[in-house]
Amino acid sequence: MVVRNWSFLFALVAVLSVAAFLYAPFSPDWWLPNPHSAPGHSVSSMGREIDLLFIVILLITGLVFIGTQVALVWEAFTFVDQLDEQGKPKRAASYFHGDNRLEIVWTLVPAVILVFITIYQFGTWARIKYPSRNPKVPPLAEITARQFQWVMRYPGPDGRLHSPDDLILINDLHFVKNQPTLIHLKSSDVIHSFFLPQFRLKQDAVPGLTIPVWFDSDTAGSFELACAELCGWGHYKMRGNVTVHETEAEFAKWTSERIGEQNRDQLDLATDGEAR
Ligand SMILES: [Cu+2]
Repeated sequence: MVVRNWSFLFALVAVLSVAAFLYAPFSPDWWLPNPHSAPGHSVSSMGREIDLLFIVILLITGLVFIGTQVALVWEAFTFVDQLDEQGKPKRAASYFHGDNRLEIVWTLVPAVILVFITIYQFGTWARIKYPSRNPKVPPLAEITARQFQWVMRYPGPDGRLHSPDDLILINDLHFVKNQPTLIHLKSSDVIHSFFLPQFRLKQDAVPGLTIPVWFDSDTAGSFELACAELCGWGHYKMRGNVTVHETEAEFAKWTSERIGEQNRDQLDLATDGEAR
């Protein structure tokens, strides 16, 4: 095979990569994780801003990728070693030592792009992560990560956390649609990461810290909670269910049912099941 034809293999890989990226937004399973009930968009208000950042960065890296692949294929095709009748190279490689202009260009261009991304994302970062921008609401729950589950402590009827009527559930997060919701995130052993993929929310849970985290949802339904920090052998088990309720009343009904169950279980424990 003519050596130069190998350049077509490089071209094919690049074309297939670009084709995959162009196809991805049209497939619900190839693109960013979105609920099937709401394809094409994240369910949280911050999610849409983050998706925009993803797309801006993908456009920049995509253009650079296409440019470098075109240069690579063109050079592999053009500068292949051509031999004369005696089997000797037709032209000799030229040697030069450094090129300051080139060095400056390929240092400055990425630097300018990185500074642009830093400034461009700053408003979104501040809105999501600055404690001063958190919604001014009492916490929905205190969520403590431990190897290997999410312990979720909701305030009971008295509305206060850490009182005897608290509702404690494992891996079960519930909140109400269209309401900015705040949780307090903790860890009782190692670093875990509270990850709501459909909401584009990720926050480390760090031992010794109580971190306020907020999110919202414009879609009711069931979503996924995952641990995004490799936290030990059972890391994969830290999968939780997220349920977004349509109305406040639905959420209140769910809460009172769970509190009823919890009270019954405690009575069973205390009386060895004879209370039933
Ligand atoms: Cu974990």
